[in-house]
Amino acid sequence: MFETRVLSGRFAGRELRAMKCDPRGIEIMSPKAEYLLVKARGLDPRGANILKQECLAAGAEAAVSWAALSLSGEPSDVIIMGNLSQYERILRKLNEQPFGLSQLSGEIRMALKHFENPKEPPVSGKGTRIMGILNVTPDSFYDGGSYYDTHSAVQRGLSMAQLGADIIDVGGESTRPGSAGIPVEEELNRVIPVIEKLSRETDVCISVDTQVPAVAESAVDAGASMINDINGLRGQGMLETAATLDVPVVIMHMQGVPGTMQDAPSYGDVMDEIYGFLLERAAKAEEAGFSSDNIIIDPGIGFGKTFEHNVEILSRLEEFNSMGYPLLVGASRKRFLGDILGKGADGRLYGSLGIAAVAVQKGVSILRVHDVGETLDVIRTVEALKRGP
Ligand code: 7PJ
Repeated sequence: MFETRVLSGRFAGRELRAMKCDPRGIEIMSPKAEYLLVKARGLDPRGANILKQECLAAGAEAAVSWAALSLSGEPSDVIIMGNLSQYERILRKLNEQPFGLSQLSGEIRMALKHFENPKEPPVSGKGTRIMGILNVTPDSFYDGGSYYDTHSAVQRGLSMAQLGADIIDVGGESTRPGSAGIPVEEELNRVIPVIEKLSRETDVCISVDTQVPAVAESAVDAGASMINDINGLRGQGMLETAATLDVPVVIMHMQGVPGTMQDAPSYGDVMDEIYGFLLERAAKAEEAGFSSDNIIIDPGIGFGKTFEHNVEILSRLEEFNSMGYPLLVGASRKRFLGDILGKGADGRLYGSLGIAAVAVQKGVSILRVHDVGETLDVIRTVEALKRGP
């Protein structure tokens, strides 16, 4: 018996040291223990062919479109497959090549770096942060009406802070599927008094969940220090206003508008489209004057997505880390859990905690949840394993 077993690549360095490999050998071999796929879109087909050759020369692989192989002139997506040692060699070579390959070399280097080391969110705290949901609404899907008056809303906010929330997300407008908007006056009346009182009574970061520039502005005046915009700063004047306010902003992906978004959500490739959208909105925000440190991205679970879309996004969350912005996910008690469990919002706590565990493992920076104390236990536990012995 040789006690043969498959090793977890994460422990390559430690295993090699333990078996008394030569230290220089460990340095050479450790990067070979990590195998990653990188996708890049829309390459010049001549570049795609050179890239494929460089990858093969390094002992790695690159998939390109059939059309690109026959040099039809059409742009091609590429998927590179290799270990970190091969990437190092490939990126050095690409850096000296035409057809956009030297720019691509830099982009791949950054994507790999960010994937391995997700960016810290601009909120004090440690590890995955918790954003507690405070719905000052009569009609939210889970807790609508429970914290509709200012006093109970403030109490709820303080209680979430006490339980360990790093951020309290105050929203006055339900965006549940099928909901219509409310007048700005009404939204202001709901959230501003709550934000004023909360900011006097706690140091926890207060976020305002709004798509409306006037609400964002008054909220920041009243003590909010983050904007959570489910519309990805696409509303009239929102990009400019948010840039002036100079606070961190959550840019979320949504297909359509809440009133009709669940009627027939449809994507060519859901990951490509959401990734492309978030990249484009983040670039627009930076052009408008945002510091890159103040941008948080969110794929928008349940916002213009079928069950299958939500499942695909959640099972591939780590891919969003390659963009280099902290990632926020809100899946707490949402309807896809009802589809899995056959339970109403009241019965979706354990399902939500299961998703939270997976999200922490995948490097999510902020979890937007209803159940703060329970989620904090999950985060602490999963992070202990992530750190390792
Ligand atoms: C989200 C949100 C989310 C962000 C809502 C609900 C529906 N904001 N606001 N991300 N969901 N950033 O709380 O279930 O997923 S409202």
